[in-house]
Amino acid sequence: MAKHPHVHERPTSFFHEIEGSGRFVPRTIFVDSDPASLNSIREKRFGELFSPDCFVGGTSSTGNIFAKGKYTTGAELLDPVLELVRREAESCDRLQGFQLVHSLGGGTGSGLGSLLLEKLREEYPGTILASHAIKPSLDRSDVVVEPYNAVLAFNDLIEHADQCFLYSNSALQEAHQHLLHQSSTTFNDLNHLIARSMNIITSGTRFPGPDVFGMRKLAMSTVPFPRLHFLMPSLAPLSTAAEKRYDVYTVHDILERLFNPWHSLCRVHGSSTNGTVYVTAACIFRGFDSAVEIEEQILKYTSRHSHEFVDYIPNNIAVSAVRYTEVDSSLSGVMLANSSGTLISIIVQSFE
Ligand SMILES: Nc1nc2c(ncn2[C@@H]2O[C@H](COP(=O)(O)OP(=O)(O)O)[C@@H](O)[C@H]2O)c(=O)[nH]1
Ligand SMILES: [Mg+2]
Repeated sequence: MAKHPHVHERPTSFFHEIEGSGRFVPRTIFVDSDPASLNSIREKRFGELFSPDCFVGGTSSTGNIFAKGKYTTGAELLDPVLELVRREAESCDRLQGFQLVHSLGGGTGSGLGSLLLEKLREEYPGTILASHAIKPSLDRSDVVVEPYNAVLAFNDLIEHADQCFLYSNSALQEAHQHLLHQSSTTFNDLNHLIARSMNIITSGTRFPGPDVFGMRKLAMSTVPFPRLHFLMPSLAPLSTAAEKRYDVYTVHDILERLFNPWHSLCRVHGSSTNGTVYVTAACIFRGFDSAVEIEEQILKYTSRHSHEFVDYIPNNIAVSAVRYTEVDSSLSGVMLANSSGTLISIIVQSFE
């Protein structure tokens, strides 16, 4: 295991270097119809990381209305956003794709997010469009129209995205309270879990190695049919600072946890008890040199639980092993599950 995990990172996959200065700037664009949230990013200490011209803000909110995000208030921001996208895309040597991080319950993330996906698909047909989306959880929201916004956005996600990683605030909150033993939860805590998951998912793009997945290979191994590209991430280990000092995890431990519903960041009713099965899945491990041991463990797991996996795709769990660890951790992993129940359960659950 590498002592200095980040020495081998390819920083230029997500950052561009300001020539000659040794300073790296994220290739990020922040967009919101409501300027307040952008200001809150600029004001934070990490706001300095971003170039001042990567913020595109409107003047009024979309008031939790999908149509305002897609066709009126939000749509006004499309041209300036695409202008910035073109600038960033032109500065890339080998553009693999785009990641959109948005919520589906409000008006802007769902409406403008959908419009952006549609336009990016038109303008960059050969690239991978990945969405990291937060689906509504009614127990964390007062806005009754959130499920409707989400259903409208799902239509565009099905049509235009190549892969969509789904998060639910209630699953994130339960993981945070139950496994990390926290009594109160803020959006920051939930976002931290999402960030860890994104960090592991994208590690194949950032680190070299024989068994790592880039965006395209991940899509190839998890998407059996073009429209079935909704993946539920689970994350392990989720341990408190105290536990971290005592626990040493093996591949087996991480794998057991990844299949444990408490570790899912988007829990749906999908389980073998109601007839849903894993169509495909991908496990991405950090802190491991080779996929061989992980594959052996997965084979053992899948043969013990064969009723949870479709039988028409044998060995349907792809494995990616990234040698370099996450900060403060020795071994960790994400599983991305493409279950036969994902889409239906999510839409139904959004209304429950
Ligand atoms: N995990 C997480 N969820 C958020 C965050 N901000 C908003 N949400 C959720 O996203 C949904 C609507 O988001 P909102 O920002 O109001 O909508 P928009 O700005 O119009 O896209 C609600 O379900 C919120 O609970 C956040 O920072 N983290
Ligand atoms: Mg907002």
